[in-house]
Amino acid sequence: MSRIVTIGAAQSGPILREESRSAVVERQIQQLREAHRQGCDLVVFPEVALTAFFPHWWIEDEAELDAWFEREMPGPETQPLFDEAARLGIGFHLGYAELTFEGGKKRRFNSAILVGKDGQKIGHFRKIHLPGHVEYRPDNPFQNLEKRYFEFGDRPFETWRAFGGVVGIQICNDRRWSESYRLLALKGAELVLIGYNTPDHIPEHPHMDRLTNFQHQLCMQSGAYQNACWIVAVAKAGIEEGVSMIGLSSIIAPSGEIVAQTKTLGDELIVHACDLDDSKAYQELFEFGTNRRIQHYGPIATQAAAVPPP
Ligand code: ING
Repeated sequence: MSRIVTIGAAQSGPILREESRSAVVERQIQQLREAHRQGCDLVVFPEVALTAFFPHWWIEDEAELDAWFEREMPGPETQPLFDEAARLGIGFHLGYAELTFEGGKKRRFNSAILVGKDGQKIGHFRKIHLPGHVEYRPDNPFQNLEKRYFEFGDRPFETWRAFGGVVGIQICNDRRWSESYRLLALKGAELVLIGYNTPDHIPEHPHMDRLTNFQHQLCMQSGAYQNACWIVAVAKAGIEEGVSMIGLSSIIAPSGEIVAQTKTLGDELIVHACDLDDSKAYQELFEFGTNRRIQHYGPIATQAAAVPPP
């Protein structure tokens, strides 16, 4: 038996700092229509997909910072995306900067949502692993101020029954942490959706630059295989506000094989008919319930918090 879900990875080229959300949504609607022509059930857009990746630069003024965030999802500028997706009968994943008021205080998160074919929200996730720094680093050619502009995600990795299977979300740096896959796999994930904005240069570790593409693929191919899941990872790519970011949006099978990958650094859609039953075969191979011997792993394996440094 097969459970095919046809998925489009809708890679975004650079978004100009002054580009309006409406203009970006129009680009995304064009990708939705192409995905519909290719028979997609689900389209995956990148992390912070509605604007340039503003953590790459210093923002002092609070009102200026808040302007990069969405106070409602959908809001007036994103409603057309929801409407067109529902009209076409396509679900989608969208990464965005979330501004909300909870517990009487303003909260800012690097977030993503999963929306069904009927245009209704199914899932919502807030990025847990925030890279970057709080302070301005004058020697760096660009910043990564995610720790300054976002709070750490305050919800667990979660899965939702959707598109005929079990779906989970990670955001960008989350994909570099093995826990991100294992926690979703232990909650039955057969398909993991990931948006990312990944520079091809790490100012603090320039010697790692030559391995950027390799390590981007390595963490996801091993995550897919070791956790018996499909991965659809989608870039905001190209030179955006002077920061050169990788493409290599990829659709990865539970075998660990990359079955589709973008070739450009612009807006580009890749499509693959993913058989979610392929996940079942690898779940049987690993038999988590039987073969994982957590009782023999020792206390470290059951500790929730990271071990404090010596
Ligand atoms: N970007 C990068 C990412 O995790 C990074 C930051 C790059 C961290 C390379 C470590 C190594 O792909 C975001 N937005 O998380």
